[in-house]
Amino acid sequence: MQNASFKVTGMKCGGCEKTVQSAADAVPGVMSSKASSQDGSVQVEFDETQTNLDAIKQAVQAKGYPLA
Ligand SMILES: [Cu+2]
Repeated sequence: MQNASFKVTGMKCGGCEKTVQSAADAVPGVMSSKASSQDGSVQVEFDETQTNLDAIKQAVQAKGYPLA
């Protein structure tokens, strides 16, 4: 299991946090995620044998939150 965080832009409220978290959680291998609109950061816990940070970043970006 691996724990990592990355920065995104454009999150403004709790709804954005939920959208980002569900995008991250939908990636196979992601165990949990926590997004903070205040920090513009996303923390993810994932199984590194199933996915990688780049794939998770791309899934979030695809929902309209550009990487910072
Ligand atoms: Cu929002």
